[in-house]
Amino acid sequence: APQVWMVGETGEDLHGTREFLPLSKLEEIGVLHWHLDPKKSESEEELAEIRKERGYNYMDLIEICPDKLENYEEKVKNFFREHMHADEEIRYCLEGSGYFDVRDKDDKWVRIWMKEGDMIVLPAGIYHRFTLDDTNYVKLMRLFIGEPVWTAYNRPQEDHPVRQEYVKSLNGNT
Ligand code: KMT
Ligand code: NI
Repeated sequence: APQVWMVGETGEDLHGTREFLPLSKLEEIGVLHWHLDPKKSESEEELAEIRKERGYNYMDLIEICPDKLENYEEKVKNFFREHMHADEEIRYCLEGSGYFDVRDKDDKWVRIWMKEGDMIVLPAGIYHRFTLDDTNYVKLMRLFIGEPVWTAYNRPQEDHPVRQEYVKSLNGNT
């Protein structure tokens, strides 16, 4: 499972040390997570099951590192800009590692350290950003329901109906 802790605005550790948070921190903001082993064949079946259950018929792979991603500098800059989407963001880490930061209920950054085998679903409307860690490489599977729409809406989006629906859904959780 991914490790989770709080970071500051620029992604810095807050107390000079990482204090790991329970995964319930993710559940309360609607972030789903699984851990599979991309090297085991059972994982293929488990992945197929998740995809079937959740309707993730679209799939592609993205490698994030200077050599393999065209327009690397610009893309990486945009990934780290706080944004939301009108749909879920689904990522499965096949190799390498990286940080997904999501806003918690108090609008603080929660850092999700994704490593090989970790899979997450960020709900539509959640503010988030992504950055590589110091290994500087990640290979991610991107899943989607139907034709993918990658449009990022940079914060603030308080008038966006998907954002409003997400905020409303938070009040149902504790
Ligand atoms: C996005 O919308 O693509 C992101 O948030 C970046 C992480 S995965 C390429
Ligand atoms: Ni995104």
